[in-house]
Amino acid sequence: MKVYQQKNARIYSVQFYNGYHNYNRLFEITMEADYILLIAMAAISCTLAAKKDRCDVVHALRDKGVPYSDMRNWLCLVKHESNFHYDAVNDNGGDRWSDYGIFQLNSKYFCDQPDGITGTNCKKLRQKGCSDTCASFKDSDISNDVYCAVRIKNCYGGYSAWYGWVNRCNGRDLVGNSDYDYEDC
Ligand SMILES: [Ca+2]
Repeated sequence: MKVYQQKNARIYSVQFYNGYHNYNRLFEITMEADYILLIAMAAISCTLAAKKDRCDVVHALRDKGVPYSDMRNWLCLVKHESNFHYDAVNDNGGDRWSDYGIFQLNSKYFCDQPDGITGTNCKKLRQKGCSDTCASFKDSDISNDVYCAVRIKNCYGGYSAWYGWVNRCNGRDLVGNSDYDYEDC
């Protein structure tokens, strides 16, 4: 988020970023409220900045033993699932539950579910060591998120559990995109 003060000191132009696009809003306030407004905007900025950067993700993946040869696919997946917002929560509607965190892990299978449901091995990962709370998938510590995401990938034999990867990464030239570079991390 960027804040620009216009010629008229009471008008502020605020540029927000929603993860994909920048957009602007104008605010008119009294001079007395300027200081309060700027503090509030700083707080909002901190909230909106609940993101990891590319190297944070690379390091977290490396800590769980992910080879460099997989990095571009993981970075592309994270880019198109959450755009690196570790606190992202998306309601899928109906009975499809919600997706949590930087890897958008689905609550129907991977968090906050009681033991004992039937299903495929991949969808019982929570009973095999991936049994975290959904809240733990939207906090700033992404190590447990990575642990579960890697188990899901290994169980499925690839990244097909993530539509973001299927639709935006699968079969694409990931080497030519600097968003997925990991060598500088
Ligand atoms: Ca976490």
